[in-house]
Amino acid sequence: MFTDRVTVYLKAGDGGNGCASFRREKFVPKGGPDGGNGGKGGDIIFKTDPNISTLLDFYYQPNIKAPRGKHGSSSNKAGRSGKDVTVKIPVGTVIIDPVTKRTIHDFVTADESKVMACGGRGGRGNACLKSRRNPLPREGEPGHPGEEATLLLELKLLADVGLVGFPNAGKSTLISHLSAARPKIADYPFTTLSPVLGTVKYDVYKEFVIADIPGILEGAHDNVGLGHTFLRHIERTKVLVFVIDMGSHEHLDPVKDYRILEDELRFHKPDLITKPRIVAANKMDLPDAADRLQLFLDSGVHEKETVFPISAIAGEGLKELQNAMIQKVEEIKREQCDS
Ligand SMILES: Nc1nc2c(ncn2[C@@H]2O[C@H](COP(=O)(O)OP(=O)(O)OP(=O)(O)O)[C@@H](O)[C@H]2O)c(=O)[nH]1
Ligand SMILES: [Mg+2]
Repeated sequence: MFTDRVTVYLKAGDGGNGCASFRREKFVPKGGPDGGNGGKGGDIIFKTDPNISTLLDFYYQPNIKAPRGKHGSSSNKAGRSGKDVTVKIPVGTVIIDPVTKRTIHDFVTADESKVMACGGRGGRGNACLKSRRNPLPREGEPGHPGEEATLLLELKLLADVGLVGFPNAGKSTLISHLSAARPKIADYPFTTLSPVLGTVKYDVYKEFVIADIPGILEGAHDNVGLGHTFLRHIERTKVLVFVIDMGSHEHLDPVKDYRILEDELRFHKPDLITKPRIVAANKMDLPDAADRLQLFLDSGVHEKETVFPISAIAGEGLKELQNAMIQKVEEIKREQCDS
């Protein structure tokens, strides 16, 4: 199961109490206060792990607790600190305040870590509380409570290129030809139920990441089909590839499909519509596809975007499409480096 949105409850460890005790030893009369400090409570730390790709673990275990610090004891013995708890999260996890919806932190790099809830400080023992005004404190300080937090975790995959299209358009067929990803491919809608990432290698040592997300239908923003929540996984991509079916059945209207895709992206997040885009006219091996492509080109719906006629199943036209992806990805990377 792929889970990309969970609410978690964190409770960092409370600090241990400071101890109140007095030194009692033979030949040491009036030994004075010797209560040790309480230990600090454990922190809860989130750390990204590139080997994790879902928030599923949190779905089963949404409560995360760190152990408390031990209490201080006599003879000036400080309590041991509670152990920090490090929680592994996938790269691309966004931490959001569920009430204000404000982003608290965005984990975008591997092995990035941050304390999300601080353990409470230990209370001071009466040895530490001794002062000129109060030379014999009879009580130790209580430990401070550890921080509590309710957080919304949202995973937004990190890919360079995102494939968008109607169900059955051939997105999974395309990613399986371009990369080593092997999503299920079948002749029915919604074969892909969760996003799939693939790495496209080129020029010996270079690569970019491509994401195949579930198909989008008209009204996805109103939860038609699988809804539009999966679109969040293409929010960070540099380039979008619209995969348009040109040939699989006679009632097909690629111009309408293209407009619907644009509308659904806009409903999800207006920024998506301004992302650099490439159009892949798929299933060109089928009869009538050439005529439909002509109608599509004549309509001008694609405006200035380049259209690549391909057959994902036969692997035709993929080299040109891949080159266009590389060119756009590199162009944007360069721009990001310059700015
Ligand atoms: N003739 C032809 N069939 C294709 C081509 N590309 C994909 N198909 C077929 O179209 C069907 C759907 O392909 P998928 O790759 O599963 O489509 P998808 O866009 O991933 O679909 P969802 O996961 O449901 O959104 C499968 O039966 C494929 O074999 C193509 O270029 N030509
Ligand atoms: Mg698919």
